[in-house]
Amino acid sequence: MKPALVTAYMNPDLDAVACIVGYAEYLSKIGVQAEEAIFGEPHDEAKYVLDTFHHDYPKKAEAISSDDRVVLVDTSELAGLPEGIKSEQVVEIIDHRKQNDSHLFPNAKLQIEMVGSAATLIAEKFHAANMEISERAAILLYAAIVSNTLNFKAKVATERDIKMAEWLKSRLKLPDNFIHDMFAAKSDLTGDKLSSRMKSDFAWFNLAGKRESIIQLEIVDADKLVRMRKPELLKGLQKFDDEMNLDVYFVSIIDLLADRNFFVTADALTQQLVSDIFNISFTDNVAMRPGLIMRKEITPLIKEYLEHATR
Ligand SMILES: [Mn+2]
Repeated sequence: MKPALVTAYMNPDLDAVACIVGYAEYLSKIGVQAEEAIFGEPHDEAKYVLDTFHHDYPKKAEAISSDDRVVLVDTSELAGLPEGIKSEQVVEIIDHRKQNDSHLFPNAKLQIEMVGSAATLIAEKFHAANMEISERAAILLYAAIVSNTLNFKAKVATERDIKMAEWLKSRLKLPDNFIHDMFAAKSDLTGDKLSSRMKSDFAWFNLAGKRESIIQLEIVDADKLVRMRKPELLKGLQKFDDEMNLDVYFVSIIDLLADRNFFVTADALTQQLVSDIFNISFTDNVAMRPGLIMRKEITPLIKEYLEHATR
C-alpha cells in the first residue's frame, strides 16, 4: 500500500508544517507508512525555523492521485485544500478550529479539539507514548505553539499548549532570543513581501451564505505598517475582491508587542459588521481594537452576526 500523505492546505503556515512533519514522523514510528506532503510554499515563518536549525524543508508533493490516502492536519475545511483532494480520500483529520467542514469527510477519523495550536495535539501523541522525537519535529512543534498562541498571550492558549511547549522546550537547545527573533523575522514585510504575504495568507470561506476572507498579519510595529502601507493593504484587498467577489473581507493586523489589532478595509458592509461586533469605529478605513484577537476567534463571531443579521 502507498504511504498515506500527511498534508494541510496550500501554502501551509508554521502550525501546519509542524503538524505535517511531526505527524508523519509519529505515524512512521508507530508503524504506519506515512509521508510529509507540502503543496505550494511553506510560510516564511516555517522556513525561518527550519533555516535557523539547519533542517530540511518538508518534501514537496506534486499531485494527488485518486488512490492516495490523505491525512489532514491543521485544517478541516474543503476550501484551501490542494487541488485534486476528494473528501472521500481523507482518512484522518487533526485540527483545532470551531468553524469546520468535518461532516463533509465521510471516511475520516476525526480529532478536533480547541487548543491554541494543532501542534499541541501532535506533541501530545509523542508525550503520551513516551516516544523519542526528532529535533526537527520538536523545534517546529515548539515554535508553532509559541507562534499560534502569540507567546501564550492569545485567548486561544490553553494549559495543554503551555504543557506541551514546556515539554518540547526541555528537549531542545534554543538560541537566546529565539522567540523574539522569530517574531521579528515574520514582521519583515518590506517591499514586495507585504503583497506576497497577503497572497500566501489569502483564503475565503462560505459563512452563512457570504464569502468571507480575513487576511491576518502578525507583526511588531503594526501602527507603522498601517501608517506607511495602507494603500497597498487596500489595493491587495481590492484585488482579492475583484477576483473572488467577496462579501466580507479585511486585513486583521495583530500587533504582537503592543497587544492590539488593527482592522483595515474599504468595504462598507465589512466596516459596519466589524464596528458592530467589536463596538469600535473606522477612521480612514482603519479601526483599532485593544487586546489581541485571532482570526479563528473572529470567524465564529462573524458567522453568528451574519446568521442573525436581518438585512
Ligand atoms: Mn493552526
